[in-house]
Amino acid sequence: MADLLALYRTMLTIREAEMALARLFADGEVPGFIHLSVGQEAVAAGVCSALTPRDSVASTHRGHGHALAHGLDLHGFFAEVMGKASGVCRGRGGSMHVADLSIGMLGANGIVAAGAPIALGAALAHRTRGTGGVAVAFFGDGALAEGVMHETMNIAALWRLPLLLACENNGWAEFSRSETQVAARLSALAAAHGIPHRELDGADALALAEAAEEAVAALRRGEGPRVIEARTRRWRGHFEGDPQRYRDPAEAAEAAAHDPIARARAAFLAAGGEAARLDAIEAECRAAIAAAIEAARAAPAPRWEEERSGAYAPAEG
Ligand SMILES: Cc1ncc(C[n+]2csc(CCOP(=O)(O)OP(=O)(O)O)c2C)c(N)n1
Ligand SMILES: [Mg+2]
Repeated sequence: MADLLALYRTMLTIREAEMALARLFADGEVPGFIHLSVGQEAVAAGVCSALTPRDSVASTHRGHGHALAHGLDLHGFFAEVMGKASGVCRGRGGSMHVADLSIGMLGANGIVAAGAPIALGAALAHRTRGTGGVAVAFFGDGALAEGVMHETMNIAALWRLPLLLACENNGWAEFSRSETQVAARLSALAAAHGIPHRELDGADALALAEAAEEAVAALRRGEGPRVIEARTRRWRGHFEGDPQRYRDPAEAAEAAAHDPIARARAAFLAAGGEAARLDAIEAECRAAIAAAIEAARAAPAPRWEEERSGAYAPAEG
């Protein structure tokens, strides 16, 4: 019960934060592009529930949920995505570069599949330094068309590194069905590398959390990499503003029937939980997000004069 409520809170935080971002983006308060994970929240919430801040997470262009689920502070998050100096990366990164190394959030990443080798390196560092930590690489089904995904699987398997490969398989890679771009199934690729693979319903947060817990425990025991493949649905366009002419509108209606948040809510109520507790969590999430947005609005923009600070290490001597 407690776990389900924690997952509910994380998923709701992601949903409410992203829907707020959609409005802010439409109003011109968010620079650049944003890609929302609405409908896919259970994957971030479930997988990250098995982690601690000593563990590392590398993400994708659709990375808000991963950052928030791994514990990124809401104030630092909104200010960053809104390009303000109080952002977690001082407003220099924005949506696709949200990172906070203090909690092992290695960053969202605009380059498809680029998070995988970064997480692989983190897994190697955890092993070499004996931290006991693990690394997670979130990636989409479209990333399987990138060579570096295959190289990552190879080294992770060969060196038995503590790397969890967490695939969000939403069937789409930008504006194309991913099956038109990727010949192999992830299960077959994992098998070819001798990596245990589990496929799960991407709307079932509890099942994902249990699978992640089991996988992370195996990683901590030094048993080598694991793959979790979540079948999920992308509710919105590839990016905000995407007119989605390539997609049958009926698909959106079908996707909405697989709402991970509604599912968690129903499971909690069916187990005898009180609706008032869920409503209280919703009110808390909304209030926290509203406060973070107000603070970000009031925060100054980054100063151009300081643009180089943080880009280069100070010269020695
Ligand atoms: C190396 C590289 N190639 C192409 C792109 C353009 N691009 C951005 S997202 C995307 C598709 C990603 O699909 P997937 O990995 O399934 O993630 P999803 O958007 O479905 O979450 C592509 C091809 C890119 N950002 N990086
Ligand atoms: Mg995809």
